[in-house]
Amino acid sequence: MGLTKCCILILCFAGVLSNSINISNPDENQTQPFIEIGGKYYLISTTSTMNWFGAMLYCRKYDSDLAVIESEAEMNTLSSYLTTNGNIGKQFWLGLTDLAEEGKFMSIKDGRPMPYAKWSFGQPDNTGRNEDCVHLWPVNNIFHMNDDHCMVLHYAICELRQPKKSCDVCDLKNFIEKFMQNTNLSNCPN
Ligand SMILES: [Ca+2]
Ligand SMILES: [Ca+2]
Repeated sequence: MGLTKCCILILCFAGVLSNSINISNPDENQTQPFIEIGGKYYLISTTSTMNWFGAMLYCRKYDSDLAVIESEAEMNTLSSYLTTNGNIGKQFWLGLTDLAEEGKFMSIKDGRPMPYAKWSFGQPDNTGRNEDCVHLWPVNNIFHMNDDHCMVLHYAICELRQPKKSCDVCDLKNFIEKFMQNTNLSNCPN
């Protein structure tokens, strides 16, 4: 077998094994790899931290939304991926918020109630009556969920959008859009 043919075969095989899709952001001419973990494609962004709204906009640029974990299996798969890929000290925004109604956490993806929760002990506690956005944080090296102040800076986990369904549950998205228009988001405490 010729060297070129061999290299092509190896490259093809590597492509299949890694199961990633590159999505480009036309505004900034950047491409990011979405990695398949447990049947969904995620972009785990660890280059810079953002507040929750910034993280939401970041995902949107790559045709995705902040991730919403839908089952214990998904939580375990994603959590073990993060743990084994050097992310144990990091915290990540998810696409869940109770901004619309205190205590009722909703998925930003489809406006439905939070489908699955793995709160860490004592959470959600709405500290300072001002914690409305959900993130993943490691407790004893295992990722759990916590409600946090939306302006705190964390990394983002985006998930690639599934094929479009009719948008009959967009109330929460519309609410967040209005909230963002009327809020000064540049004031981001660290
Ligand atoms: Ca809250
Ligand atoms: Ca909390």
